[in-house]
Amino acid sequence: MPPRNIEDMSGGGETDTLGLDQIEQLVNGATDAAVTAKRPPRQIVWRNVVLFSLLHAGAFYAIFLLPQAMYQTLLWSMFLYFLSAMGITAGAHRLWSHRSYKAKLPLRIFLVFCNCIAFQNSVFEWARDHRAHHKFSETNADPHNAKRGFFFAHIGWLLVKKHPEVKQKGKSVDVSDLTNDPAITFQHRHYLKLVLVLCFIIPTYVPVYMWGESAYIAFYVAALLRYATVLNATWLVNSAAHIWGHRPYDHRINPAENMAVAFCATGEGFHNYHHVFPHDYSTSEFGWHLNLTTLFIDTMARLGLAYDRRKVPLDVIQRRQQRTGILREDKLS
Ligand code: ST9
Ligand code: ZN
Ligand code: ZN
Repeated sequence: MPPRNIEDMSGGGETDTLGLDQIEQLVNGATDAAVTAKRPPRQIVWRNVVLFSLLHAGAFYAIFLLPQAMYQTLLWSMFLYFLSAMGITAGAHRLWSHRSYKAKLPLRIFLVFCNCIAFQNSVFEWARDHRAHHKFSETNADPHNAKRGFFFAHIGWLLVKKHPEVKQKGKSVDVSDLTNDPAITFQHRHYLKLVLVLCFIIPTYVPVYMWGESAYIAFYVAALLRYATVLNATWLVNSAAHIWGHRPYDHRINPAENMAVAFCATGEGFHNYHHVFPHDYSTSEFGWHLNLTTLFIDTMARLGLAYDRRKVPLDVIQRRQQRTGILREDKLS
């Protein structure tokens, strides 16, 4: 995916007269003047509401089971968190959405495998939505438009039908590289079977057969709690990191540098930088700092499995900061 200019990334969507939407934006704390005019239709998808409610209820219950879990199960859950995270950050995000580095086939297969553990839609769907998120950022054509508030950007967008503009304008996003990647098309074709096995069955059965954990605890902790935690860490990039933090690279856009999100999301909280320089493989100015994913990609490069890592030169970053950045800003512009 070619580097995008700032006009693409900061939206520049339709503006019109303001009514209910503006009130909604103010209530949600967003004050940008480019509020979209038409109130987006909300068609709730009850299947998703029920499934996500059950998942979160199960994950909450699992917290109380933690003291009874064997320490190996806890280590296994953390390992699965790491694998799922790499499938999203190093795979769906930095490799397939942004093409910020290249990966040889064994690494691509490994990342697809990890991506299935994360169960966040196929890489094809994830990358298509994410490219739309950057190209039409914070307009109706952005699948998780943060101007519709924290809840919508976090999980709400998965509970309703997409805004028609996501589908219309999304057609202009080139996804031919994705449809030409056999690892991606294979995953897309067999997605539900793969996630059933890799996100739920294997995470439950490894603790049972390897160290004698109860199937009940293994399912709640290593499958449900771990899955819900990774989902929420990911969604925080869309919600919290589009609202809170400072904007040293471009104060005119909402995506912000949020260290808590960077920590939870293995390096994906440097979101002001990322929206300004989306083709940087590190998604941040600062290498391995709070960025396990960059450490992972660099390790893969050492092993000869990743190459052509794209990094923005320091002088380009500094010029951009002087032009549009504000060194410290903790509220919405
Ligand atoms: C999940 C995804 O959680 C999370 C993504 C987060 C992204 C974060 C990014 C931040 C940066 C990276 C940070 C990583 C941090 C990681 C940290 C790890 C520790 N363009 O979708 P449909 C068309 S998923 C073009 O069904 P509906 C297309 O023709 C959780 N066209 O729309 C499509 O047909 P097809 C698990 C598009 O019916 C058709 O519309 N998954 C586009 O409105 C229908 O598409 C779930 O829960 C586009 N962008 O339904 C499933 N989009 O696909 C949730 C659509 O055949 N999803 N079209 O080509 C759903 O159930 C539905 O998508 C829906 C909308 C109900 C939300
Ligand atoms: Zn974003
Ligand atoms: Zn991105």
